Amino acid sequence: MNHTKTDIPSTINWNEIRSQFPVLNQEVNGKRLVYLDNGASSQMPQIVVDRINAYHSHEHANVHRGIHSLSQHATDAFESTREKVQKLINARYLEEVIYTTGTTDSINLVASSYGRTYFKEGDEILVTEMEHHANIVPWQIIGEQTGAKLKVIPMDENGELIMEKFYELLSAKTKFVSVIHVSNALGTINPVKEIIDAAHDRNIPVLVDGAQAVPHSTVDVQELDADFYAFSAHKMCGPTGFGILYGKKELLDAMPPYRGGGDMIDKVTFEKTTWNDLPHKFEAGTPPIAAGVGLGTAIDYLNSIGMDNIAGREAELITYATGKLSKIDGLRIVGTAHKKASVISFLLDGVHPTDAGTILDKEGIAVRTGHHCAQPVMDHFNIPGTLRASISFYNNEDDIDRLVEGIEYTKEFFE
Ligand code: 7TS
Repeated sequence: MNHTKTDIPSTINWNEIRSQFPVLNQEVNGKRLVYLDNGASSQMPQIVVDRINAYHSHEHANVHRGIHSLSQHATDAFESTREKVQKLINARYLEEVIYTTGTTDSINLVASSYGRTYFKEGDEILVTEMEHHANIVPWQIIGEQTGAKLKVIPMDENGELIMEKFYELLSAKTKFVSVIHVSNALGTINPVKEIIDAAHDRNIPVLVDGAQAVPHSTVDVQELDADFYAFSAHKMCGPTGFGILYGKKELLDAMPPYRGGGDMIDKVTFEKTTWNDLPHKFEAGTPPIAAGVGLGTAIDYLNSIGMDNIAGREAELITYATGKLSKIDGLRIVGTAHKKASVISFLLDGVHPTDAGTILDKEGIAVRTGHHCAQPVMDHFNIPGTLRASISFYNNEDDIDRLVEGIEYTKEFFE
């Protein structure tokens, strides 16, 4: 994530890569679309769209249950994604890769299964002040059921975690740590390795919310030594409705199922039911098969460019955008951490973010406005929300220039 231009091979043709995304090739409100809402959801290249269509057109059957050829083929296609995910994040065992419907589902799985089993009155769960709601609310729900309480690692005015406070908060009461890898609201890259090492010194497991990290960098769960790692397909050039929970085998083995139903059982009687092995123990019911197949192709696609090249290109674009936006009078960037990825949040003097977002939309520029599902971040800065430009490797300098023009126009409009 901290690459420089010289790291990227000059043979990569970013214009050609951009042209592989059909959604980008259209006008919105009469203007060429500038898509800068990749943090909410990225776009799919044609190859992923085609793969999903081909699955629906020729290959669809339910998985893990049919003896017939079509079902076996669908199962193979669906399961091949698990191997691709295993390689992508360097999981030790294939069965450590659990299919979910997204980051939210992955975190709810751990909160429900692990939390309900191990948390008790007086226990503490550490999260950061910059969590997405998906990494706050599931812990609060389990906290209400178990008596465990949330403790919050604060951040400073740049949007960086105050690590001394983290060390102060770690105590005999801490039973779990759950932290965001890259902030979707501020772009801060958090020192998750340091957090994991410190927690492990006290035998505390750590979940990392990697929804905004996996699409933008190389993530190695063994190197991090993360106990759990969650992310979503739709933020990494894949489809919606699919995601991943990585978990260490010994922890997952000891955890009870989260949801019951088909596929997750070994033997069912009315007296007693036994569970299937990992990973299926956590995968009840018919999964989003086409989406899983699509994620496999998305991973192949990202690998064909190279995650390090993607990180390098995005760092270039973020540097370019930060330089340009910083020069605009009356624009304040919210989140000025030393290490940032993919996201620039900002405010315009005297203009509500929603109003500014509406004008930008009229100019064909898609940014997100509001609290970005991180209300505590907005409370910290005492603001209602921000405008957020979140970039991807298929954006270019022209997109940023259009954003800058759009912002200048917005300022004039409200003057
Ligand atoms: N965690 C982080 C860090 C996220 O950015 C998001 C989604 C989630 C969890 C939830 O992911 P889901 O796929 O389960 O919905 N973030 C955003 C965003 O920034 N704008 O819209 C969704």
